[in-house]
Amino acid sequence: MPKFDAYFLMKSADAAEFARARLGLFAPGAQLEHAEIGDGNLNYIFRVRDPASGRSVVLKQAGGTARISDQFKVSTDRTRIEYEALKIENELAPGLVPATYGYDPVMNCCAMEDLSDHVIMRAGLLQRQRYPRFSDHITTFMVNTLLLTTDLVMDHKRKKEQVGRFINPDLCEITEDLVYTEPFDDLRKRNDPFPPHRDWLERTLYQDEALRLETAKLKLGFFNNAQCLIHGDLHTGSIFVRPDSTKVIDGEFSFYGPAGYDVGNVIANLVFAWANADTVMDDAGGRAGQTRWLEETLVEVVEGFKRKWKALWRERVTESTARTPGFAEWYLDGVLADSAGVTGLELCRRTVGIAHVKDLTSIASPPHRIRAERLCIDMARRCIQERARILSGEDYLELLRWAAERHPRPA
Ligand code: SR1
Ligand code: MG
Repeated sequence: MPKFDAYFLMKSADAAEFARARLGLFAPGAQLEHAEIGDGNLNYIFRVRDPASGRSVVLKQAGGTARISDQFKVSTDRTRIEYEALKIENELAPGLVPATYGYDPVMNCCAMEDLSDHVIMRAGLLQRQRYPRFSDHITTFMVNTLLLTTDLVMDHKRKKEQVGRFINPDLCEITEDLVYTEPFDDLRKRNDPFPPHRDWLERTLYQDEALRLETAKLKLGFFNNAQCLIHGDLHTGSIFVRPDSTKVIDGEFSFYGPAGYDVGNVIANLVFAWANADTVMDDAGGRAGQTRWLEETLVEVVEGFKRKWKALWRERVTESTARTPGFAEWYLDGVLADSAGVTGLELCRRTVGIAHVKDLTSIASPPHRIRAERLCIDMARRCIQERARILSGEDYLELLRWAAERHPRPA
C-alpha cells in the first residue's frame, strides 16, 4: 500500500516525502530540508524547504492525543476544521491568515504558507518588541470573521449547515474544562498553581462562591450560544507578527460560539504581556515605554473593535429584526460583556491551570512571579464579576492599574 494511504504520525523526513509526493510544490529531485518545529500543546508542525528554489511549506499534523498530555484524547478531525476555518478567514479577512495549500483527510494533515519571516507574538513581546499595526489588523480579523458569520448577516439555513460542519466536541471540551471549570474547582486535580502561593490562589479562586456562580453562567454561554464562527484560541501564541503584518494561525478550536471568546483572549494576553513587562523590566524608562505601548494597544483593540463592528453592522446586517431601535447597541454590549468575562477566565486559567503562558512562567524570581500572577488574578475577578459594565478600553486600564497598585513591584 502506498505510504500515505493509511494514517501514521509522521517524522520530519516523512513530512518532506509527503510534501514532495502530494503537494506538487517541489521538483521531484529537490533536496529538501525538513524539521519538526512545533512547540504547542497539541500538534506536530513540520517545515519543509527546498534551499535551491527557496520554496517552503508548513505541514500541520494532528495526533490522537495532545502533545502536552495523553490525558487529552482529541479527534484528528480538528485539522479539517482548522483548514475549513482558514478558507473562510482567508475570504473574510484576506491577508490576515496563512494561505492554504491543501488538506489530506487520511494523514490528518494541512499544508499552509511558511511564515518564518514572522515571529510568534508572545515571544516577540517578551523580547520587548512592539507591533504598531497589530491592533488595526486584529480588530479587522475579529470584526470580519465574527460579525459576518452571525445570523444577522448570513442566510439562516446556510448558517445552520455551517454550525453543523464546525461541531468540535473534543476541542470544546478542553476549553469547557480548562477555561470555564477547573480554574475555579480543581475537580480533576490537574491544576498547576505556582507552589509558593498555592494557598492564596486556591483560596482566591476555589472558595469564592459568587465568582463561581458567574463562571457557571459564562460557561452556559459557551455551551449554547452558537453566535458566530470563532477562532476559539486567539491568544498571542496563535498569532504570528512582523511590525507590518499579522497572521492568525492555529484555528483548530474553531466552532460556532460566543464572539466575546476571541476578543477576551486577545485582551487577556495583552494583560499577561503587560504584567511581565511591568514586573520584570528594571530600567524605568524602558518599562514605561513598553507598558504604555501595551496599554495603548489594549485600548485600540477594544475601541477599534467597537468602531469597526458598528461600521460593518451598518453595511452588512440584513436581518430585519436587527433594525429595531436599541437592538444594535444591546447586541454589541452583550459581546463586550462576554469579552470582559472571558478576559477574566483566560487570566485565571493560564495562571492556575495546566496550560501556562511564558509571560508568567519565565519570571525567574518567585516574589516577582507572585506579583505578576496576583495582579492578573485580581483584575480577572473583577472582569468576571463586573463584566456588564466593562465596555471601553479605559475600563480595562482602570482595573489593570487598580490591580497593579494592590500588588506593588517587589524591590
Ligand atoms: C490540552 S490543550 C491546552 C491548551 O492549549 C491550547 O492552545 C489551548 O489554549 C488549550 O486550552
Ligand atoms: Mg494552539
